[in-house]
Amino acid sequence: ALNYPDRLNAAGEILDATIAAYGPDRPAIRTDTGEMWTYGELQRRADQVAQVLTEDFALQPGNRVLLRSPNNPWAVASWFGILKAGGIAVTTMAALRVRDLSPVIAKTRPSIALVDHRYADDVRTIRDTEAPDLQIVTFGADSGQDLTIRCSAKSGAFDNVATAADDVALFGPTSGSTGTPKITTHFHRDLLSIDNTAGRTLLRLRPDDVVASTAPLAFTFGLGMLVVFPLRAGACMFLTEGAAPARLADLVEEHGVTVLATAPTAFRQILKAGKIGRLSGLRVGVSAGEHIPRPVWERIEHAIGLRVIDGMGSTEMLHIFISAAGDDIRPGATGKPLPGFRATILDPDGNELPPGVEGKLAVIGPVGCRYLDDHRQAGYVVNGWNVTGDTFYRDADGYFYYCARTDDMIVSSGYNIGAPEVEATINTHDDVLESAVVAKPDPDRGTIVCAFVVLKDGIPADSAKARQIQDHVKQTLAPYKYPREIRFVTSLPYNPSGKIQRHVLRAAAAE
Ligand code: 3SK
Repeated sequence: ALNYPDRLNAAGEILDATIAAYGPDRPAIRTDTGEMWTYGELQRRADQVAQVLTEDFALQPGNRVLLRSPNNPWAVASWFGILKAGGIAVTTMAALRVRDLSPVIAKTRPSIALVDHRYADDVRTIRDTEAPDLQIVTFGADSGQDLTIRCSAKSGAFDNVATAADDVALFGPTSGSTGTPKITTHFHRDLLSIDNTAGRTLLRLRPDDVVASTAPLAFTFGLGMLVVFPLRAGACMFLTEGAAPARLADLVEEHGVTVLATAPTAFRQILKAGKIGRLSGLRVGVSAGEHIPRPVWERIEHAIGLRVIDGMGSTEMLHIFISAAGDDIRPGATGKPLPGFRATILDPDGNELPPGVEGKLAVIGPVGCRYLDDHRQAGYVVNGWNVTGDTFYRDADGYFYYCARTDDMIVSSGYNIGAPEVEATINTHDDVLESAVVAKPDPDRGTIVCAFVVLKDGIPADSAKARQIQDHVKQTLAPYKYPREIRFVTSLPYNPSGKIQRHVLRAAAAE
């Protein structure tokens, strides 16, 4: 059991406690633009941000503060400053547009917004039309921004607010892409809990690690991988504001990155760009956001000997809860519940299913789903289990195997077909760059398998190629799984967390 004191400020435990252990002079942040902040500098900036919030804007514990920025040092300092001041950080991705951001602001009602100045216009538009009391404070690498100027006038000495372990520290919006966003709430102790589970038992970071990730800090996967886990270990985060995967591979090599956490699509693109060798200095590779298909996992292991850690997690559960590392990895399986978690497979009526039978993944652990004021809570938490919306089965040894997102299961003529399995097979065709598979309504079969396929450069997209790909699937999988319809496209729609937006493709298929 994980016991925390009643009073606990996560910023103190993640940042200040590490400085107490290792001193202020170690690098905490490096960037691809050559910036370096030591732990001491990060702490001073975070304390100054807390002073600005409390002294200049009268922030009270429990007030909400919107944060909107790509991954850069000021975003990290701002996040710590909010927590130190007892505020609730509402983390939002720079990639969101007014349409996505507006419902988040309406629901979380922040009083202050700390915003990278390059992304302030959307926030101003929302303030001017819907949130007149929102106070916007901009920051940036240059010294002319409001927050930067205000911080320079502060001493940098701040006593963290003595928040309760169960005070909310974070509102994490999720699934803006599928409709109204849901706002997950996480306590100060939850931020330590993910380190005690995923950080310390799975990733086991060391003080000399340099950790990079493509995940935005506003995606809790990125927040854990870049901020919580490295800083609690005395290590260094390496930030880029969105380097494309092939460039990221170069940066990993150039900057001695030892831990890389990204989505399967980035690993795939690094392989396709012929840059997998650039990752050979990695000690740890983590894939999350979507299940990593076995052929991709095997190609990486074969090329550089890296056994990528496949992490099953969710924003609702804050971070990874099923996974495996090193010799515990069983290729094809995601892994086992991390220490502190229990997981099972449920049938549609909520009964536990035996090993080998596919059903809904359900999990219980030290963190859990608490949507802010949302009737969808009842769909996620059922009889105490967090039901993630993924179809899995487990084997007799307790390993869990991913099948599909529950809504990616395609039922065609009574057959259950997992979209990821069909995609992984299409992707092994020599002429295919990537693909995504969805259900398309069909009068005879209920639905049919419809594949959106991106071909490699120079390959003609014609009916002969479509037939070839269909035959390839029929020869590899049970023939009823083959895509009856193939649509060639030039790219697939991804959301900022690296997940394919299947709802966009479903809508296109149904037209
Ligand atoms: O894969 C995910 O969706 C995820 C979300 C948040 C934190 C961690 C993970 C793996």
